[in-house]
Amino acid sequence: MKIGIVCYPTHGGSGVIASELALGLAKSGHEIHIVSYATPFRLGSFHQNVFIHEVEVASYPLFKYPPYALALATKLVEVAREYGLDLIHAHYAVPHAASAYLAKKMLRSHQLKTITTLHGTDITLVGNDKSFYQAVKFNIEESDGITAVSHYLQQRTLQEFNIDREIRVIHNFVDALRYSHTSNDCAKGHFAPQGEKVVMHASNFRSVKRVEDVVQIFAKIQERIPAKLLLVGEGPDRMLIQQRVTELKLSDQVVFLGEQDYMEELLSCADLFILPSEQESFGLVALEAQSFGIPVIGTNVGGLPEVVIHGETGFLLPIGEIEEMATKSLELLESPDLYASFQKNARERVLHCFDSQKMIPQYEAYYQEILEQRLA
Ligand code: GMT
Repeated sequence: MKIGIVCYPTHGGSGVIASELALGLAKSGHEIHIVSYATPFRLGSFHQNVFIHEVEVASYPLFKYPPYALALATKLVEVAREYGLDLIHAHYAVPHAASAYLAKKMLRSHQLKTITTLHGTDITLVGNDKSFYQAVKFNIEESDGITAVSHYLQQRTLQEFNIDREIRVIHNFVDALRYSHTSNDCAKGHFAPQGEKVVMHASNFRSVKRVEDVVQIFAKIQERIPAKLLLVGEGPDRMLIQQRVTELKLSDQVVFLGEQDYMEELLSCADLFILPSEQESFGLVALEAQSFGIPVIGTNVGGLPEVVIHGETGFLLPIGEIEEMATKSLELLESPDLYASFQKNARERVLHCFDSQKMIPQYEAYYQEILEQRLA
């Protein structure tokens, strides 16, 4: 198949999934054309069968907001014509699904199919805003195929947008082979020279991630056992969190690592992962942690319970339950037998349910299904 993939190039789960899907499909022999405003960070080097097309937006004094959606649609038309695309797969509805729809109309094509994958905030935060709602609803109704990354997101979309069509659930995935302990594991001793427990959190440091809770949970953990906290990512709350760490006199135990392209090496030295989000349609990073057999302490919100099994691969608690999250963290870190069983469960769950080897063929099958509508 010749597939156009539209995604955000920045650090974030939707861009990661789009990039890993592109690589997996390319390996299976499909021709992949990535269309974005920059090269997605996971696709920086050369990959056979993967072609990158950057969207440029002209600036003009009249534009307060340069019309990216229009430039993207135009680029999609060019790429679809030049390479004879069979379908365009838009990751994150806003504005990618609208651009794909417009491109199809501009091409006046019944052959080219469009598929949109809903990732989370494109429905729960951005799409829900009244400035986008009607457009997002229209795009969900008009895409030839729609997928959601969790059952939670599927249901929420059907209800909030009053949708009367199938939304296929294809869960996010991880390359379980790459995301496992290997001889390239990071030197844990670098972060924890005295054998301290390593606690980790990674996010875009937005308020929805509640990074302050991570720091407070960690503060309680380190009162009982020697521990280090690794914080990965960048975002609007970073300064606030740094301030909080200083106030709590934790600067020697907390390491801010900034944005990281590849999580494998860092995850390989973590003992516990904390994701106390207010909202999470899936929580890809929790899945990546589990692939290393790292138990997850998180919130029982959104799609997280589809990823983390409470009492088996981690503990999920109500939003803001810092005390209980710290208690559960300590329970795991202080009992080797319990920890080992969670470790085993977490890894097995990933292998059985979320390995890219099993999930990428689900997208391939869905593409075929949608393309067969051309012949019907
Ligand atoms: O807006 C964001 O938080 C970023 C967004 C993204 O593009 O990565 O995250 C969403 O999509 C991820 C990939 O499917 C999911 O793993 C995240 O749970 C989801 N974020 C939220 O629902 C808050």
